[in-house]
Amino acid sequence: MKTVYTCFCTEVIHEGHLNILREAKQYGKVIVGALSDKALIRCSRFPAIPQEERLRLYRSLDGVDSVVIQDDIRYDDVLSLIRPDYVIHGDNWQTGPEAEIRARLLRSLEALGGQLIEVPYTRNERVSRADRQLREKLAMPEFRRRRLRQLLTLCPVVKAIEAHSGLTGLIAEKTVIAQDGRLDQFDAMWVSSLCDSTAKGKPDIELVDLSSRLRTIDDIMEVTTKPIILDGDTGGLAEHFMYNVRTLERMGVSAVIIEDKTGLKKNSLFGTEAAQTQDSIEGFCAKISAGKRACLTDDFMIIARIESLILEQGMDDALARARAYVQAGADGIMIHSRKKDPGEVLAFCDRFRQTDPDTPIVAVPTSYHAVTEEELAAHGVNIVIYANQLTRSAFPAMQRTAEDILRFHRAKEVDERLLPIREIITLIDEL
Ligand code: SPV
Ligand code: MG
Repeated sequence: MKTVYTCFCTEVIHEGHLNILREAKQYGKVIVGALSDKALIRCSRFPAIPQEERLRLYRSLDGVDSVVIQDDIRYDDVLSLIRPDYVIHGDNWQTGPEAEIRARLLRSLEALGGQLIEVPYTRNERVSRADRQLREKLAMPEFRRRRLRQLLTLCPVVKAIEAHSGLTGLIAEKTVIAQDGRLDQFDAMWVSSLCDSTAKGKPDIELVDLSSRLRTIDDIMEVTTKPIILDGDTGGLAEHFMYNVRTLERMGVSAVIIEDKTGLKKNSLFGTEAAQTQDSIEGFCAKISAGKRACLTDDFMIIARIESLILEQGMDDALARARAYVQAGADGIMIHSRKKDPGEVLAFCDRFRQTDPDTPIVAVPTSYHAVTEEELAAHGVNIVIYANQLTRSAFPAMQRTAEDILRFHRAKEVDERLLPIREIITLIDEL
């Protein structure tokens, strides 16, 4: 009897999947591959139910003979294990990033003497509604909030990109690339104080108040599902921070990062060029503990950001603070640096990891941008934040367009580098 293989990455079975199974059955014994959580988060939507439950769900379906785990979006390993006569898939992957996975599968199948069967993708109102409901579920506060902690167990390194509006949120949510036969995307969003302030034409000095920051977060939450890490500046007064933690946690924010500065905060990338005061260890520990006391769930993370390297207070000070902040209840440590060379950040991570193998470390490689995620992860970094690159790419593009329209007294010269009208009017999904 021939074998037919199909890979599922869904947790809601709709008529499209049943159609695939019905077709598959005509060719022989049906093996369903359940894409593992680890593989799923790179290429599709985040799993709202655990891998084990998805396996049980697939096993219960009519026409399924067996279920295996597919641990990589690339079919190479699973195909050499199963050696199916056929692989069956919807025809919706012939274009877009998934086309690369399809092309790689075709090469593997050819080598094994197998064949790809494609069935027309089922598009109708019921299928779209099932899709939409799943997306809505992931946007719910309890699902979104715990997703960062889940990602920390699933990814070698969690990648966050800055978002400061619905539109930049959509870029963080939807940007997917295909590379080496795999898909990749960002895991989380960073609501940067620098970019949120800059978008409002204001300096990054805690002038944009929390109500305004919450409005930005809400705009982002309206159109995304990925977890949010808020740049909480200094966190303000400990007594206020407690209330703000409650608000953020209730909204579904996953983490707030507060920095150990006090008084008028300026952006860290000024370093010692701007007068800035670091908080005492005791003062900042008290703020962290107050925040932790206010938390109602284990999901929400308070991450302590150490400014010792920025303020040239030395490595020993940074390490002493890191240990004290963890003792005070911090769920993670962010170490910041404005050097071009990642050396001091990597040295901090190595020394911190000698005594603390578990507490998540966050790095923001803005100045030391040549370092790769892999190198950072090898030194124990768990979250990498691309803190301002979207804002910094948009600003010069807009400025150049404005200058050229002034220069040419018309818009023809700029038009070819702009998003086509057809695309801008269809950029936002309709309900
Ligand atoms: C931000 O993005 O606002 C940050 C990171 O706090 S940095 O600008 O590097 O200080
Ligand atoms: Mg900031």
